[in-house]
Amino acid sequence: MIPASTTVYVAMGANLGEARQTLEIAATELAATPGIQDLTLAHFYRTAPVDSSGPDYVNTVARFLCTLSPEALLDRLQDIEQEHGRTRLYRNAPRTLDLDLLLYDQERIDTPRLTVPHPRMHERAFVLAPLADLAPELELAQGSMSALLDTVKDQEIGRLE
Ligand code: A4P
Ligand code: MG
Repeated sequence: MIPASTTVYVAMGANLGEARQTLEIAATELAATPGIQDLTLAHFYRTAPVDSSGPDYVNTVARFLCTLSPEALLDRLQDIEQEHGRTRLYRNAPRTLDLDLLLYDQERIDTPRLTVPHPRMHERAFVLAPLADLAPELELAQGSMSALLDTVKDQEIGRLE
């Protein structure tokens, strides 16, 4: 039996080391994961740290089809973070790689390990801009992509070539 696929969006961010290259490699690793298919990457953006410190971030969003459970997918995201030398010194510390599960189809998940939709995604330009590249018609509980982007237009963000 072919398992039903779920459409998943993952936010990708880095602000230490070769940030863009790290995101490109991590996307390749995600795309090669059994249970993940048809990965598409949004544009890359240079973004000022929000509630965080250190150098500017590079951010993007990946969309793919997935037959992994949300927990199995989180395990895989955390393994890839670890491979890239992620250390968790303190919350929102500068990081070589951060992979956050934004959306798992329409599912709402609230467990000690996982909150989906990601609770802060609707207020962050570094998530909304790449998400809108992939899914401009998407509606979040808090509003449409264009309405939400309008509320974050003061956040410094620039698209990379
Ligand atoms: N967790 C719960 N829900 C999720 C989810 N949907 N996806 C748990 C991923 N993980 C989820 O995460 C801490 C715990 O959250 C995990 O163990 C997991 O079980 P973490 O990645 O270790 O810690 P963190 O990244 O410091 O926290 P978090 O909550 O991911 O931080 P934020 O709020 O996402 O902020 N500014 C710019 N410009 N660009 C950025 O990418 N990123 C952050 C991180 C802050 N400022 C930024 C950026
Ligand atoms: Mg994270």
